[in-house]
Amino acid sequence: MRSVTEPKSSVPGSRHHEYEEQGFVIVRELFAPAAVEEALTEAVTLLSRHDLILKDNLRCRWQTNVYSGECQFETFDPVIDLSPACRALAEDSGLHGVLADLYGETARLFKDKLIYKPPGCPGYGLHQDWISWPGFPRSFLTVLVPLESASLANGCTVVYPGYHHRGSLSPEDGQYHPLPDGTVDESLAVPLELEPGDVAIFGGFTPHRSAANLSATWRRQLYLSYNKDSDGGPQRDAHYVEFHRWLRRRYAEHGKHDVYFQ
Ligand SMILES: O=C(O)CCC(=O)C(=O)O
Repeated sequence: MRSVTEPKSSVPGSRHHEYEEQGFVIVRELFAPAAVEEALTEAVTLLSRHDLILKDNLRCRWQTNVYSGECQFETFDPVIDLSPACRALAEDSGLHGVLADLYGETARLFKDKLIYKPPGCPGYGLHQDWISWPGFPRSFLTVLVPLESASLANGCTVVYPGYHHRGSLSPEDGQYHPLPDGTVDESLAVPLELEPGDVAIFGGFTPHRSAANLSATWRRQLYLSYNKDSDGGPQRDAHYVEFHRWLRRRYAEHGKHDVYFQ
């Protein structure tokens, strides 16, 4: 696996070029430690929201622990309406400056989730985030914000540079598709090993995956997704309406009809 270090002196134009070429960039020490610490404190506090962390709540995502086999809470999606500190990171002017440089225009928040990934939590198979729903922005990108150290040991996200140039690598039928083994060259894998304050930014067509968290510590990370203003304008509310419609259909296919969003 390659390791990538962002030179601190990186000039804006070179970051744009790198993002276009590689499909991702890493920006070190973008956020003040106190801002990230506050988000982590709120993330921890949110785990006591037993009124929200319920199986029928569309806001919550669950995973089967690899050690215990227990179905465990993993993600709030969305999260910025629950956590002012997470919202502050999503709206941070320094971050928006970086995004404006990558996009060449204003970025609009599209989606926001907080993945807790406790010890024993499985990872995600290889996939691209872009999905062929009508109007889904091709400029979709995700800013990964670690709230604590992310490493291969605790199942950091791993990206594969260059493949974004090929667009969607799976059928454009509106469904989520994991990418088959062999789609990418494993020797190109770049683990997004980050410290609090760092961010990684990757596009919707950049293949990525993560392994299970086999360490003894959590891997709490924000995944903040944006689109170009010229690619649909502000559409976060519309995205969640569409996302919930899609989730309801998926649950219904499994005989579950009593879901709600809170
Ligand atoms: O948790 C991770 O490392 C990856 C998450 C991810 O790829 C996703 O939520 O789409």
